[in-house]
Amino acid sequence: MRNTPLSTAGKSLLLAPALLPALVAAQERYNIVYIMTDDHTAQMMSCYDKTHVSTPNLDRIAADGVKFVNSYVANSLSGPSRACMLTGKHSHKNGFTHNEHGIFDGSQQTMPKLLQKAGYQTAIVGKWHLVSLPTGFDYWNIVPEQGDYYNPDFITMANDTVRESGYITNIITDKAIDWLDHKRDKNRPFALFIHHKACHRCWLPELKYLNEYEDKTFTKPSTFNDDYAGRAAAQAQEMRIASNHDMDLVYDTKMYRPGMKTRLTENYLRMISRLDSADLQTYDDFYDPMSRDFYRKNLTGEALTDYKYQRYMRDYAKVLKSLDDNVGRTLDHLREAGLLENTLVVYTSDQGFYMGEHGWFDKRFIYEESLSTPLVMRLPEGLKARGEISEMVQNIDYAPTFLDLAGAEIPADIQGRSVLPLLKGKHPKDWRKAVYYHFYEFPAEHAVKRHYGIRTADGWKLVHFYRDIDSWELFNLNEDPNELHNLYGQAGTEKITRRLMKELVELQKEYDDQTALSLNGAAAEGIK
Ligand code: SGN
Ligand code: CA
Repeated sequence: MRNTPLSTAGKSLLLAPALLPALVAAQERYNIVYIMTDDHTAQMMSCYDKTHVSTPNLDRIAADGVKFVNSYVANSLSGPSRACMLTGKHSHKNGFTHNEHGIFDGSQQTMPKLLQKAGYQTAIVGKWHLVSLPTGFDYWNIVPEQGDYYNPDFITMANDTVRESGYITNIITDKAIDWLDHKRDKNRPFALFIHHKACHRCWLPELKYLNEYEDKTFTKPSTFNDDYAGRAAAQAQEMRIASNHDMDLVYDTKMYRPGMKTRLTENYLRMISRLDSADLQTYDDFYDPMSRDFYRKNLTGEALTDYKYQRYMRDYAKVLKSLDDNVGRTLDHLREAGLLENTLVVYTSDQGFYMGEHGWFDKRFIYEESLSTPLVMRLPEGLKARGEISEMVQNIDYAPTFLDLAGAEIPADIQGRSVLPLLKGKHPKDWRKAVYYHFYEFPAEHAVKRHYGIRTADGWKLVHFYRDIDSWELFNLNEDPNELHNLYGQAGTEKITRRLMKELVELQKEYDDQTALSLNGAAAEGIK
């Protein structure tokens, strides 16, 4: 059933017949290349949404495979999302609930460790963001914390920090290709995790792309001027493009002028000062005249916000362009190396992002833009599904999927579900009808209150914001896809609220989220 590049195996066999069983066994198992970016959202990926940019190489993955149109994370933040992916478990079970103050317990069961046991080689390059050093990988080379765009540091397996020269997205790809070509045992199947920094804040472009998108005026989303009426937590956040506290004029918008000191100026100068002097000159030659012009205009109010929005969108799109190039380069290399037809290539992000929806950047909320994450897969020979897959999937599903694909057993304590049947073109009747979400990082930057909730396949969402707030929200996505009207407590919603509360409690029980169960309080009274 599993088609294999037998011609490759056949050629080797002529040379070394004794290797026949081992080679065939190795070739029969699919490889996995998992590409995960940071803060890349479906609104900025043309196979999902053509409004803003074109991403031809990312789209190639979907064109040769599948595009999940209901793909979600369990906790919309980097470290937690990565921990969910590695363990196949929700945050309260893998222990990494938030970036700040967390440390991933690398001694626990993880999917890479289980793949190793099943005979796979495992490697990871790029962003890790789990504080403790990687476990379960035969090879790793990671960036410290968030990593730097320019001349970034990498931590080696000997725990040395080495500064590399170049642009991070190119370097991570070079490292991945180098591992494929020179650092692995070519007789064994592998799982390679390529974790990009792109497109994380503060969107520093590759210098060759500084001029891209400068002529383009991006269209603001219809919800840009949301007043957050009826949504207390949305009111309280600090992720507004319009706010110079939230979106820093220097750090985010790059409008620096000598002597200027905003909240994040120092961070910005530290980041760009990593460029060598010639490159820094190129960088300054691009942004300085723009900055001078900006301060001359003395923009205020809506004009200032519009200006910041364009800068944000343009710089994000530039960073994305290098990413798209490099994903293309990765795909081309897999093809040239004869690996493509026997490899599952996954492309996703650690979560979605706001591109001005509700007036925001950043993520964290259970609202659609950041609960969702792009997910496309190029399927190897033998996996027949094509086009859109509409079943609800979540990042806790990746671990069981990869184990399933590797022919390894999926431990009972893994909470996600293998999507392999979906990749084979099947549509199991008992597929999940709702996803469960829990966000913990508060108090913290961007001030998004702690909350948990469910989002159902039939378009309903029930959310509870808690801790220093006790506020429920209910949305009918079929009638209100932008989540502007909180229906919770309104007359006529009693029945649907009861149904959703029951489903929420069921999921909390299924996933054993005791903390959340204890926080439902009076709202869930009478629900068993
Ligand atoms: C940093 C950013 C935040 C961002 C978090 C989490 N601030 O703290 O804007 O929300 O990372 O992002 S910055 O001043 O350091 O850029 S995550 O993707 O890693 O979870
Ligand atoms: Ca992220």
